[in-house]
Amino acid sequence: MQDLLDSALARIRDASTAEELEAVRVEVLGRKGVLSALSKDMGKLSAEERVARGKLINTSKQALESAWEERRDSFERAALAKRLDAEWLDLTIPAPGPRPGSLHPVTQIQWEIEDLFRSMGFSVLDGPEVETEFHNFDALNIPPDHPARDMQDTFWLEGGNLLRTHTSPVQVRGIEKLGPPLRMIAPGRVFRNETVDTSHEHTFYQLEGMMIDRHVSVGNLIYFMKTLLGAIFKRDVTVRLRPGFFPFVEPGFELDIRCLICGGPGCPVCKQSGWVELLPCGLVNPHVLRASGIDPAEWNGFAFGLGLTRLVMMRYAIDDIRWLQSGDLRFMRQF
Ligand code: FA5
Repeated sequence: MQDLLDSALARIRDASTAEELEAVRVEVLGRKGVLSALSKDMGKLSAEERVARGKLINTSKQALESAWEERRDSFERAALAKRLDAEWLDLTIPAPGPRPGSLHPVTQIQWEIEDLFRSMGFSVLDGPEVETEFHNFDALNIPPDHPARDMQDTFWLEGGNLLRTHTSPVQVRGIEKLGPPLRMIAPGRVFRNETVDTSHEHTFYQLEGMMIDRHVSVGNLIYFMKTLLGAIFKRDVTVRLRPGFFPFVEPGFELDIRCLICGGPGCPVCKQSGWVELLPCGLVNPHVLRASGIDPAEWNGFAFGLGLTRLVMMRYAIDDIRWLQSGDLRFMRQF
């Protein structure tokens, strides 16, 4: 009898998994288990023996049950420890928090150029995006019937105003505000009713520059253009200067940069030409000075209209201008 009990206890203690323990429970404590076997022949026993057997069954049942519960608890504790291990969290690690934003690449380059020109004595001016026809065209020597008006497809507004097609109207406002001698730049957003492609947007940024003084020459203009490009690219870039026509400068030039996307052989950004129009410039036309109330016999100057968005494309080798206004965070996070 005792042997039977000892081996049942040993099986409970030796069960190595919860499943095995459950099988042992059915076998030992179940209807066909050891305990049932002990009560089988009760009917054949004397009253005294029955009392003794009853006691034995009770104590054995308690011993088996408590051994079983103890073993079950040890399995549960082990399972819990394993789960806690797997789910362990270090609550002292600082939370990641929101990702910090960054300045748009156009703003970054604009600020760099502003700092550079401020250091050379230039003021930074702002002008309205909704402009008068006078400031955007007439005062810049582009009267209503002038063919140059077709060079820039204009968004006209009700009442005769327009969305400025370039930052050049700030030249006029700058002269009106500051008077000569003056050095100013004017970065800003401009709008053209154009077909959008890899290098043309309907809304883009330019940065106007102007210097009015006595005896300003093309040499001064070239000096400032070189200084500007050197500061932005911090390496040698190939440029070419060719005659360009703008009614508000005379002589006028187009300053093109060797395409930094393809390096010269041609690509969609440079329209397969190897060159990108970047920095039209020239000496301010005396008509513009006169329209702004300045005597061209005493004062002259240079002006330039940097394609700021295109400059940013060249600086970061961005192969499609549409990325810049896409709002796509995968693009923006690179800056
Ligand atoms: C002008 O807008 C003149 N106001 C520039 C100027 C100022 C000339 C002062 C002389 C003196 P243009 O239309 O070429 O010029 O534009 C200037 C620059 O803006 C271009 O060289 C180019 O870099 C950029 N640009 C022109 N159109 C677009 C466009 N649709 N998308 C992106 N950049 C453009």
